[in-house]
Amino acid sequence: MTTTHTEAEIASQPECWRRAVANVPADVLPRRGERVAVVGCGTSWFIAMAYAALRERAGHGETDAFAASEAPIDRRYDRVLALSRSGTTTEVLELLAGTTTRTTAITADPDTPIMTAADEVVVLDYADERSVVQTRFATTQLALLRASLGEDLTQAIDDAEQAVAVPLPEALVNAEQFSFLGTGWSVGLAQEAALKMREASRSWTEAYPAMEYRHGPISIAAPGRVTWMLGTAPEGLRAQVEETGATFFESGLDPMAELIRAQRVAVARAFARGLNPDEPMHLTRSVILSS
Ligand code: F1P
Repeated sequence: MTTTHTEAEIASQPECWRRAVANVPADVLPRRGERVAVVGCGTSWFIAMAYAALRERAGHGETDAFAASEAPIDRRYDRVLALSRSGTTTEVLELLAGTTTRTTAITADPDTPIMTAADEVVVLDYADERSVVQTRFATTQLALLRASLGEDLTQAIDDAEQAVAVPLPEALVNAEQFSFLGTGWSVGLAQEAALKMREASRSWTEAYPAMEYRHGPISIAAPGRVTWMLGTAPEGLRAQVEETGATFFESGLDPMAELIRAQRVAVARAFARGLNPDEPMHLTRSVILSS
């Protein structure tokens, strides 16, 4: 049986994370105390959200995450950190061209316009991908950013080894709908898990901060549907969801490793629907808009 690029890239994440934490560049990423705006589109925006929450929590300074198209770059930031696997996304390049703030970019491709559009660039070429759908580049750059905040990722990498190997529960592969939940930095990862499922398998997914879920979205919960927590669920939420007949899923793995499981479910659901996860519907590797 041939393996898709997406599957191979998903499976390589523990190795990529190891490489990232062993190679955190000095003096390029945001410094302690700086006010930082982190920007990206699609997956890269959700990774920006995760990093922003982590950086603030680690006490490194105020950090805001924005979709590149919506970033208020006139505010006084010390640095703009732009995330873009392709290095070609129009909204990211336009934002970099339009700011006088110091800019740093993280990309997978050293032969792209972002190399000159940003003041400094970190290239993670070993994590680049053949699949249109981003998996390992996104998590590898977050592994790098977590390590840059002084986090020890040993447990997260062990969890990732587990996540690439464990059998997937049938209930997840066959479910009608998914609501992904997170708290703090895992809110961005919940958004990313939901996006992955939409991109690769055209599944009906939503994502919320866990405490927001009770404020309306829980109305969607029903038998055959899944509420999937990345990280630790707020007290009482499991019972409340289970009362609706929906399946509540929470594993205790590091949320970045849990995202790997969601990526794998996305691939399994793509196959079940006769879709090729390497070629998501209506999507290209990056969005390049003509002026
Ligand atoms: C961002 C992005 C991807 C998405 C799609 C289109 O790309 O929105 O997240 O899956 O492929 O582009 P990039 O700026 O990180 O290259």
